[in-house]
Amino acid sequence: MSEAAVDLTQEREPTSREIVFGEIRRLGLEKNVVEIEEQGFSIVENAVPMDMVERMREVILAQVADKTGKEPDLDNWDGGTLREGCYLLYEDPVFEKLVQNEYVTALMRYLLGRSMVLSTVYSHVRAKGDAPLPLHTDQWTLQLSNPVSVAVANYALVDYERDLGAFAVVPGSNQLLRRPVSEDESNVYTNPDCVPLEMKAGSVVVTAGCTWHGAYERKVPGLRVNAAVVYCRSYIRTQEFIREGVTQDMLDRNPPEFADLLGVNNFLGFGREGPDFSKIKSFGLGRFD
Ligand SMILES: O=C(O)CCC(=O)C(=O)O
Ligand SMILES: [Fe+2]
Repeated sequence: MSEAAVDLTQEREPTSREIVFGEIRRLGLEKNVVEIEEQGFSIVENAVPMDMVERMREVILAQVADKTGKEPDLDNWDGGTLREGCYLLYEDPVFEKLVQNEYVTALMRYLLGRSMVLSTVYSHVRAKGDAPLPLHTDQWTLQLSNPVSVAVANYALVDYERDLGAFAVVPGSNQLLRRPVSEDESNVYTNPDCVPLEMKAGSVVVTAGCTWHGAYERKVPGLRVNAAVVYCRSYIRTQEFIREGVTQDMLDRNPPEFADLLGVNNFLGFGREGPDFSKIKSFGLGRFD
């Protein structure tokens, strides 16, 4: 045996690569990985059960009502633009379960590494009369990159159809590593390569941070509601104050990986006491795998 070869008969810790691809295989997500590489996105149908979808809608609409000062009605709303839902992780424990969805976290760990952290749990609420959402990329770093440093899971909380305000995407745009530049390129109705993702409530689309996406107009009364869960590499600044909001109760009622996901053990961000490297031992000192 050459010195470089690995002796598989020796007991050893699995590598991050073995863990990440082991999960992908266990969950049957190999096809989704290929789609993400080739097209920049992939759908997992029935990723969350309907009782969870209903609970999330209730919580989101309650926050929207509170912030807008109006009572939105999911099926018949025709009263104009509403506010977003955000910081949802801290609104109800249903979102603690959502951010740990095993299909999504397996795909996200493939894209962002096991040391990834949660960035935001947000809801885009679309009503008739709202402008379409222009095509954009979600990775907020100056330069886009492959591998990505940001990725988003967009859960449909109502059925998506083009004229109901579906998610819009340009397949393969993840390969361009640039953002749309002109009005024609960024408008979902004029970009010839843009397509709607029509999917049922409870489905999720996982989108790499460099993929061009947006949303079509909702042309009929009622609301298009989603839950957009964004994850990023652990050295990127998160959109919401995720780590700052964590309570001991939340950590106690969830598995230990939840603390990692919320950045609690991230060694970046310390004061006079200095960094506590012991907290990141599960990923190896100073490594972002
Ligand atoms: O409203 C939508 O469907 C698109 C939302 C979006 O751009 C995102 O979640 O990153
Ligand atoms: Fe986006």
